[in-house]
Amino acid sequence: MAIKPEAQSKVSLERHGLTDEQLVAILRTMLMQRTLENRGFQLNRQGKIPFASASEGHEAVQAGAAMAFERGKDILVPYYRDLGLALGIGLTPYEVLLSLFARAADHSAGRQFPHHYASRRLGLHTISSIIAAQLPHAVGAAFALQYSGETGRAVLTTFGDGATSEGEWHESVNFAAVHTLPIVFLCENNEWAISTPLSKQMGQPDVFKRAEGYGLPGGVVDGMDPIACYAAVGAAMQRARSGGGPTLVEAKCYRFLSHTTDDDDRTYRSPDEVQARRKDDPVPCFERLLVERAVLNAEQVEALKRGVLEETNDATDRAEAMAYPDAADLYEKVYAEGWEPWTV
Ligand SMILES: Cc1ncc(C[n+]2csc(CCOP(=O)(O)OP(=O)(O)O)c2C)c(N)n1
Ligand SMILES: [Mg+2]
Repeated sequence: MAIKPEAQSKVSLERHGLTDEQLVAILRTMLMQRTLENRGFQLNRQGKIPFASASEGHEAVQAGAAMAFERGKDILVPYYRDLGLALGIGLTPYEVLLSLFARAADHSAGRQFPHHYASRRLGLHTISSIIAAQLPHAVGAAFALQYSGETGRAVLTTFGDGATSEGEWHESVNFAAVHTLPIVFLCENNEWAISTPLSKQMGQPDVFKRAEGYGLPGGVVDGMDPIACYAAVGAAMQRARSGGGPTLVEAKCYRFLSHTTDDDDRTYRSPDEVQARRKDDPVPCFERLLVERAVLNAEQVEALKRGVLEETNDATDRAEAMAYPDAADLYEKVYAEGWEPWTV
């Protein structure tokens, strides 16, 4: 297996089979995630949207994992911090902004929480804010694949370090191990669960050791290195698709911003602590790496950034111009059939 039970080295250009185009696509996803996330915070501060999530520091793990996801085959059951994963498997910035603006054209007609996307087209399961609630669903989807004899497909599900303290996490990991399910559990360990540090969550720092107790192989990967994350998640997905069973991949990353636009992290951690971790910021690190290794030159990086900003601006304007849902449609897209099913 490609992952080892200790953190891997810093960003290198061990390609793991990735072409230049794929490396640039990974960087573009990371830049888009950061730009869109920044847009969410700007729109919130302008009073145009009520809420946005923060995922700065998670770009590498998400863009790398998305590259290991096979579109049209695999199923993604993510959590609320997975903007980059959703973009990486094909969700458009416009769809993200429709969610943030809660417009009628949004997949849920503006009913879901902001940043809680879903797409049948992409195999993207809808997101729950309830910590760990997605995991029994993910395991159920993996069980369904196995039960119906669909080989060559797997489920990728994600969660934070805090989620591993929930009962659903333990039940899901155990069930997956018992039934040798085609699933990968990807933990985005950012050391915080809102204001609760990892040291107050667990008696030791490694989530993968919790899974080992249930018989799941796994290990740690440097969550600031997108190529290492691609390799680790890719190997685990391949194992799942070919009947080898579940794996837990723990990506060590860091949350640079407050939990959401509703949180102020200065109340529970020092700005100095956060600043010290910025040296590992995966976006400038990966950008630098691709320039140093001549995959891109400085002008090409600038053109990539310009393109990302233009697409974000265009998507913002188009989504903002869309209509709000009609109050009369309140119960649409809530139940599969009919209105007010409790009356029948
Ligand atoms: C069952 C449940 N309990 C509490 C919350 C409030 N809550 C929202 S996010 C969060 C922290 C989760 O931390 P973690 O799993 O590490 O993910 P992160 O947000 O750090 O990515 C909490 C406690 C919730 N949404 N659901
Ligand atoms: Mg966390």
